[in-house]
Amino acid sequence: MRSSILAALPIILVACSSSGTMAESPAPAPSEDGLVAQADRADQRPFATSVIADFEAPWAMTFLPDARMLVTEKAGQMLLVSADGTQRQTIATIPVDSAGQGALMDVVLAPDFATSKRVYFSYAAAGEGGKGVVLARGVLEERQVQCIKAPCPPVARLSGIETLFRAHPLVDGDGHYSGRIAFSPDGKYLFFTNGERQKFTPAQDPKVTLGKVLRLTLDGKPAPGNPLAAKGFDPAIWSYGHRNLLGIAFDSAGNLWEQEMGPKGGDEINLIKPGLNYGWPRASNGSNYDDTDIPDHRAGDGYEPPKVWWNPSISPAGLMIYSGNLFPQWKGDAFVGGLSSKALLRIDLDGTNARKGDQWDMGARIREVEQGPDGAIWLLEDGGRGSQGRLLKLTPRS
Ligand SMILES: [Ca+2]
Ligand SMILES: [Ca+2]
Ligand SMILES: [Ca+2]
Repeated sequence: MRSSILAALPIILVACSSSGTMAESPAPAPSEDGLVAQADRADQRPFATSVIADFEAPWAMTFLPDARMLVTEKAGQMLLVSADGTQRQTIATIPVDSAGQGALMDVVLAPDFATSKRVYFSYAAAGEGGKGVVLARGVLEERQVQCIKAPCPPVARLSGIETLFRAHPLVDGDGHYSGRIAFSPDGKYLFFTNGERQKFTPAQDPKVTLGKVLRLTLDGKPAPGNPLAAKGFDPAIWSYGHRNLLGIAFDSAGNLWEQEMGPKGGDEINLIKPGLNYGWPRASNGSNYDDTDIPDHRAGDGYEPPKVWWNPSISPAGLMIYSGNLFPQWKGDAFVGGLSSKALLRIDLDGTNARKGDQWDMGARIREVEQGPDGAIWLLEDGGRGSQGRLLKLTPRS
């Protein structure tokens, strides 16, 4: 993979495109019923929304220390985007399998990015016998070049791309890859979510990584001392019984939170503890999509219940725990994007307890939630195959 990506990179020429989409949210037109309803909802939100840029089916984003951004697009482009959203360049084109829910997925900076310039990412790939989610990393390289037209940004590319870990086994189908990445607060371990690929039972199979939270070293090896290895589980497994885990994040006290798309009426926020079984597919507060029942979580069943669940479903995507100063009232709370619910959701976190906070209608499927360096909340709309998803910046109403 490495050689093909490097061969495709421009060495001297740099193409910088301006998105040309920086604009405030459009003012409502009072004569149009739909727009009035939209404006009413926007008026009720405790934040102002600015449209910064748009992307083709974006999936995830992260901020560099200098407020620029890395954004992934479903089809395999990783983009370096200026802090104001007006300039972008492709730093890597990853050979992903983008059928169904397959995509270039998460992108997260290494804990030592300041010195290593390492970037970790995940994507869906096809292999012998099926498909699976892959963890990889590369190094963000930037070189200043002479440009005909000034100003000219550095040429950037993701170099030295190496595959670190592959979910196993590979299976057929295009769903429930998961692929979210979080680093432990001490920077020593990488937590990686592997979805159950819409196959249900792998989530309870100790020998496979599907339907699991994994704890890996920074080189993608099973972390030493994982809680279930001595019991014959795959040595990478940290917790199990999960379905489609589309968000994972540590809070400031070091608690690990995860959100997952459950079955009908069973989306969950979980507090992840080592070695525990979170129940899927044997227990869920939701039911199957054909309305057949799945036993609810109940005391003493051996399965760790969710801290929060949603019925009807919200289809959670992205998880961010807020630590900024722009919205001091929300410090320590979790934010989740809603796909089918077209919403931004706030979950009140209080130590290891969680309860539902706000649910704001955003009028579009929200794929990713991120905190900016200045404490603003940033969202990526889902877009979809071939359609644009906007990058939104939320700031307090003045
Ligand atoms: Ca992110
Ligand atoms: Ca569960
Ligand atoms: Ca149930």
